[in-house]
Amino acid sequence: MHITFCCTDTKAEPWLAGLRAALPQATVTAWQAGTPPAEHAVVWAPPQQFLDEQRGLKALFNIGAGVDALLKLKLPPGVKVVRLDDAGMSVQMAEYVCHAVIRHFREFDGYEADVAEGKWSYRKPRLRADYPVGVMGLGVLGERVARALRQFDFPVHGWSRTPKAVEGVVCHAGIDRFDSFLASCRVLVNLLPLTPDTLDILNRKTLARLLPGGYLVNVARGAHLVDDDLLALLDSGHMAGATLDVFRTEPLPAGHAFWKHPKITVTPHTSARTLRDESIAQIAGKILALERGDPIAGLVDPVRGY
Ligand code: NDP
Ligand code: OXD
Repeated sequence: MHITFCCTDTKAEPWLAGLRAALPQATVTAWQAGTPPAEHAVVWAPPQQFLDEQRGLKALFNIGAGVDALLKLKLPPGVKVVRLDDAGMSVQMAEYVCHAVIRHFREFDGYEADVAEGKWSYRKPRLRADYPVGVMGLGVLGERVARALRQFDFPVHGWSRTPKAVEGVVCHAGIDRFDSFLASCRVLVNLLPLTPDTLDILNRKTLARLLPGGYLVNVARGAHLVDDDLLALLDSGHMAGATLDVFRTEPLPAGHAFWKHPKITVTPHTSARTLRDESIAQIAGKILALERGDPIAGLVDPVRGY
């Protein structure tokens, strides 16, 4: 069995060593032009040339949860696209989102500013009931985040394409429920995949439906958000702030208004990192399952886009 590795911006050696240790019966190569045909590939943002050369691949294992970049390419016929299925990401995402929501709700940024000026000051406690949180996307990551927020007693709403049931979470489904979902929330967390249906979904019209003093946490993809619309709603005061981990162009270009905006917290696409050992174990297990003809989790539907 031949497995080839083609991941942009990723150090290949530790992945190759890990895959070889997990699958000693396989030949594992770092892809370069002319590499002989492989049955399986481990990829992140591969060049089109790789897919054009490797037309016989059975499966592409994406070393991330989001497959939007991969699905833009022309894929080999019949290839299975497999996303990372948690692999240690959901707990990181829950930490990140709870931190962002609690930092805003408890006004820790305000306290930090006060302390920097040597001020010992109190703010009136906010009521949790006034801070309903909406989670867009109730998949592997969104559901974990919604459950984690419930642990802090926030009222939590969730929105997905098909109906879901998550204990303690008011679940809304489908485009017909989108407006009422938004109108129920003051804080909005985006954990949708980027698809033609979700591109630009965070815009002036949709964000304006949030309760006044809205707060956005975008941890999915930068192209979900229309940057200027967020800036306009922050200026108007309808939105109180945002924590943004993902951007239309990454790295976020120097001079972009988000960098220094007093109401925006920027992090460098780090809310849920790919953990190498967990990912290799998961991918190796799935390669063996596919070779046996067993079903696997995390298969992407290219038509649906996630
Ligand atoms: P999943 O595919 O498991 O879940 C996607 C969820 O979004 C599902 O609940 C799905 O609904 C819902 N959804 C999809 N399309 C629509 C739509 N048109 N309307 C309403 N709901 C929709 O994805 P994950 O939870 O694993 O990951 C989500 C995204 O997070 C990834 O695609 C990626 O972009 C991003 N991500 C970001 C990271 C970071 O570090 N910033 C790290 C990892 C991921 P249904 O359940 O009905 O199918
Ligand atoms: C992912 C990501 O999709 O890191 O896994 O953004």
